[in-house]
Amino acid sequence: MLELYHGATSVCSSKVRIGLGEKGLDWKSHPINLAKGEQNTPDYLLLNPKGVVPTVVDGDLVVVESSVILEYFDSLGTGPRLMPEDPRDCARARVWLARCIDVHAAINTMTFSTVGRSRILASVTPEGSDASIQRMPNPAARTKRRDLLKNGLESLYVADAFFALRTLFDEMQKALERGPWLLGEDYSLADTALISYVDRLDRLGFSGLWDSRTPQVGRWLTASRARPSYQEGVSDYAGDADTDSMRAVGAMIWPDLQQKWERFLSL
Ligand SMILES: N[C@@H](CCC(=O)N[C@@H](CS)C(=O)NCC(=O)O)C(=O)O
Repeated sequence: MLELYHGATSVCSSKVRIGLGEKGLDWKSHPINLAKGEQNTPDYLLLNPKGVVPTVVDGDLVVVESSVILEYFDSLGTGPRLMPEDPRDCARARVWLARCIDVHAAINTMTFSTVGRSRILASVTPEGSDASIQRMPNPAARTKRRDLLKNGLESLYVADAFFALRTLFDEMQKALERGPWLLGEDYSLADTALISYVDRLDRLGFSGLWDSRTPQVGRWLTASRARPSYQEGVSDYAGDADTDSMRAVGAMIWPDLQQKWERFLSL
């Protein structure tokens, strides 16, 4: 049976759980508590040397990278096929999957420069926070986390995130003007791959990033949330109280974020 190592509210874990739901696959859960640093234990690092979730184990096969995991699920022959047969549509889907690397980096930035940062600063001492960052095995991820916690929305990483998000929303708007889903009429692996990232921004209270400029993104998010896989993969793990508290903090940060976003768009 497929075994999934995952974090309850991690976006990449939600993405993979949505994929499991869409494919109707059975799986065994290995919860990893990211706040407690369980992603950095020696045993877990043997599976995933970067100390990140998700990881899938299928017998003697270990699969990392959420988009690769989704393609693996789709290749197993259970449930509806989510990668199109047509080579051109298949290439289009793979471009969406490849974009997820940049998009995830942007979501990480938007989380830890805003609401994540406020929560950490309010609940963990600087020494405690630095000790947990020091346990992250990837030096680039450590440098980034320190910078986001120190500088918030003034971090240089925010410009990179804005660029990735503007590109994402523009491409989504164009695609979704042609049909209800990213590849047109049919739901595909491209949609599965992107839902949890956009969902996170909405849960942070940042839907203003697309509401007026690229409104198809919001329409698509609503349609994606209506699928049973969203309930199984996201809602069952994200408490309403936690989302309400994220939105409340996000609402205080939004005016500054909005100003910076609009300045970026005008350049
Ligand atoms: N490109 C990877 C990114 C994985 C990743 O960074 N996951 C985050 C959660 S969404 C994580 O485990 N972070 C651990 C940490 O911050 O220490 C994927 O798509 O699987």
